[in-house]
Amino acid sequence: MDSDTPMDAPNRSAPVARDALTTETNRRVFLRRASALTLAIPGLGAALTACRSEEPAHHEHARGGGTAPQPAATHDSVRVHNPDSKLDTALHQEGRAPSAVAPAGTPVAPFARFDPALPPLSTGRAIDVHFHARHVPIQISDDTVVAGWTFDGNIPGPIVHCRVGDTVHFTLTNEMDVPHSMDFHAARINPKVAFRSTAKGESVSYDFTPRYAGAFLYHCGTSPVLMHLGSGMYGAIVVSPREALPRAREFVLVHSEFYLGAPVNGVRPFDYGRMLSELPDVVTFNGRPNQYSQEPFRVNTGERVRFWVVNAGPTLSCAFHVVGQQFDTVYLGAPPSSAIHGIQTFAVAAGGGMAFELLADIPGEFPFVNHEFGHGQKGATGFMVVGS
Ligand SMILES: [Cu+2]
Repeated sequence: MDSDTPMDAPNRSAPVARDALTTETNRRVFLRRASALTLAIPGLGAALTACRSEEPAHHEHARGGGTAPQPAATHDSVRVHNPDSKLDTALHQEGRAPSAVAPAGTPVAPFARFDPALPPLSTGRAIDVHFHARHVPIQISDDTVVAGWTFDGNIPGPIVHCRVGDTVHFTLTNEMDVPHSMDFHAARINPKVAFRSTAKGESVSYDFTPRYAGAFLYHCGTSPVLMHLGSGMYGAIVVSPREALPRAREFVLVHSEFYLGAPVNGVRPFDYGRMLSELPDVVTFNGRPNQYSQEPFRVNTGERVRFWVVNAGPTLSCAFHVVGQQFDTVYLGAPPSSAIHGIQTFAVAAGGGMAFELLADIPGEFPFVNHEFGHGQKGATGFMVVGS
């Protein structure tokens, strides 16, 4: 066995808002909701209070075309502060460590392998993407159920695929008590408006047109971002270039860390304190530890394989490597730009994404790993089987 092969990698059984009155009214509604939420999630009140004066004074859809959305009430837009400030450190200052506990009685989503295949492109030049923020306990392995904060009930959220120049019509509807938002890294847009938080039962909408090809992260940007992102609110959008890349089998891998607390009624909450500690319990490709060791990718001998790797983090990098293979092409810029060749390992930063290509011309079983093995060993390992 190759010396790079993880000691236990082949373990196929491994578990795991316009006037002041209106503004004030909406603030009160928001505060009432926030107050109830604080009861549910100790410590979160501080962060919500910090967000209070910045909450948009309305929640109408702010659909706009092209580069920036136009709020329905333009006077409101100048009052919109960023409710998603990544500089909000209220929780840090108080030293509190809230955790997300699933509401009692919430059905558990049983284990299901996350399909890594890149979804086909639509035939049109525009796509509609409508996500719902939902609290869903998810079984990620034989012995672990996590209290997921999700987009559409899964971790990661659905894979989105479009081309450079397509228009993405996006809507987020929030079904949770906690405010949420959406930050698409494939978008160039005013984040104060587009990426603002939306309250329970309400929606936020915006349009964007990706300029560059690549594998991009999307994630909830509501403060504290670490907690929202770290609790499962992320996914990948793959933007293909207008000109076709070489024909290939295309897979999407979203790398992420899980920081978990002790089980509550059999469900492990995401633990904010542990996220701050940067010592993950589980590290995954597509939200389940070792899932592609249990059920590998299968490709034909001679096929070109393209991995679109997005690193959700929330904190650590992913040193992507395929044991026994070399990437003939890694795109440093937007594919097909800035290709480099003959690469063994390349780190994808948290919040980044890249495309890796290889020619699967040698039959065998090839582990793909996060070569930072202290993290790969926690579940960021899978297998690509070449040939029958
Ligand atoms: Cu969120």
